[in-house]
Amino acid sequence: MHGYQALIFDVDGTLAETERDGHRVAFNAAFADAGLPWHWDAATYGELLAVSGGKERIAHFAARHAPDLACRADFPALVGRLHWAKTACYMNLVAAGAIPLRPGVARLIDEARAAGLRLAIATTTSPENVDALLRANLRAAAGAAFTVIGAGDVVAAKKPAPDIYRWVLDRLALPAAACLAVEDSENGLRAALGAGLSCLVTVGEYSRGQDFAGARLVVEGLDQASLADLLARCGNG
Ligand code: XBP
Ligand code: MG
Repeated sequence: MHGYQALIFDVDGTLAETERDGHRVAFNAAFADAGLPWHWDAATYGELLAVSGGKERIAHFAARHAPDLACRADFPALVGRLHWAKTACYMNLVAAGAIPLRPGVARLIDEARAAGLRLAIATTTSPENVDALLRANLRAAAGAAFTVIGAGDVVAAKKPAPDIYRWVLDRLALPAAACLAVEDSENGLRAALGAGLSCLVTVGEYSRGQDFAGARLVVEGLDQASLADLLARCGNG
């Protein structure tokens, strides 16, 4: 008996490997369109992922590499324009089929629905991106199975702060002990643990080698076991 009533999924790195070929490409396109000489290669982007949130990531990079620009009064507006252009580009990439779900994810969602578990999302990325990813990769009914979607700026403090998980738990009207978070990163794990949740970690291409101490279970991917098996191994009593 696993005792869970809901699964709360992270998106980037967990449902899909979105970062290197999705978000990163979109950031670079937005920078080029704006005439900025910035280009984030795959390794640099991996380091920048320590800062969660796209606007926050741009501001962090600019503060170090373009401090004169970053201290201008109109810099926050520029960040907003860059981020909107990046989001539009990312949504186009996803709609064109560039970002599939990670192996096993669609099956786990089906198994969870069949088992009567509720499904939710707690992510740092923007809600438009979540919608685009679910539309592109899941049948309408499966996409609609996520009854609570906590995304982007609905909370001020992004992961590793626990706020997005608290926001989702509040709307699920469930205690943390009834829910299992599914994450790919140390920042995400910290956020889940901070909200009192148990967490299953599926290691991703950018999170290999991170510290997953405190996770209930760490797996390479979600395609190696059934939901029943994973929940039994993550059991909360
Ligand atoms: C995801 C993020 C996001 C994406 C980009 O982290 O940090 O910022 O990289 O999305 P997590 P936005 O998987 O821990 O939620 O540009 O929309 O922020
Ligand atoms: Mg993630």
